[in-house]
Amino acid sequence: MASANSADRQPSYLPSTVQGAVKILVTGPFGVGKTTLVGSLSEIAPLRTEETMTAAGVDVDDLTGRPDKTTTTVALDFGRITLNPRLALYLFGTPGQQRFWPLWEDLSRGALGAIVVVDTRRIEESFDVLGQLEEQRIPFAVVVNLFPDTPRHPDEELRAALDLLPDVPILHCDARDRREAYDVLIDFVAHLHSAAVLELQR
Ligand SMILES: Nc1nc2c(ncn2[C@@H]2O[C@H](COP(=O)(O)OP(=O)(O)OP(=O)(O)O)[C@@H](O)[C@H]2O)c(=O)[nH]1
Ligand SMILES: [Mg+2]
Repeated sequence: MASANSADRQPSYLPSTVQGAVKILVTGPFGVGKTTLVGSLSEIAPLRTEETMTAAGVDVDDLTGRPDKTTTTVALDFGRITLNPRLALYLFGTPGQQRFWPLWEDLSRGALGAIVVVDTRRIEESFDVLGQLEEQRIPFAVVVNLFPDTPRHPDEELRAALDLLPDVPILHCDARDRREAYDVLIDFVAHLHSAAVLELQR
């Protein structure tokens, strides 16, 4: 597995030739692997705002299926990919817990689209995030983060369960794997591009 680790990353300075930037949101419910995905994709050591989960959250933060999880994002994750000498892609990861959702509007402003990370072991937890994106009219793809005990559902079953429109891409990856994470990002950007071309042709 080509996992990302901070030792093999490039220096973090943005090349002075970069003149523009696009933004993609990485979102989803609590503990599905958003921070992990941003970390796998980012060419710089990502900015993280992780706080240790304490006994105070035991009743609200359901850790079923993620026994190793000890921290949670409280503000955002931030990563960067320099697409070419002139253009950078910024990744903004949201917190998963609803108590931090007031930050959502600021984080999502200007985003080209959103990657919604989903854990199909707890699919119903994704409904609120999907509803929020539809309300804000942000185009999105659903990305199933594959944990070892993730049940494999046909995509069409998942589409029905999540009540997704036919044009919403359903993609799969292990969020810890850089190559798989890149494949997901490339597929999503290609989808956004064809949707924009179709829109122009109307
Ligand atoms: N097996 C496996 N574990 C993963 C994978 N992705 C994340 N994890 C683990 O699952 C836990 C949750 O990952 P995070 O990336 O912190 O999840 P998050 O969505 O950012 O969580 P919040 O910010 O708290 O909502 C961590 O313990 C990760 O190491 C995966 O693809 N496979
Ligand atoms: Mg996180």
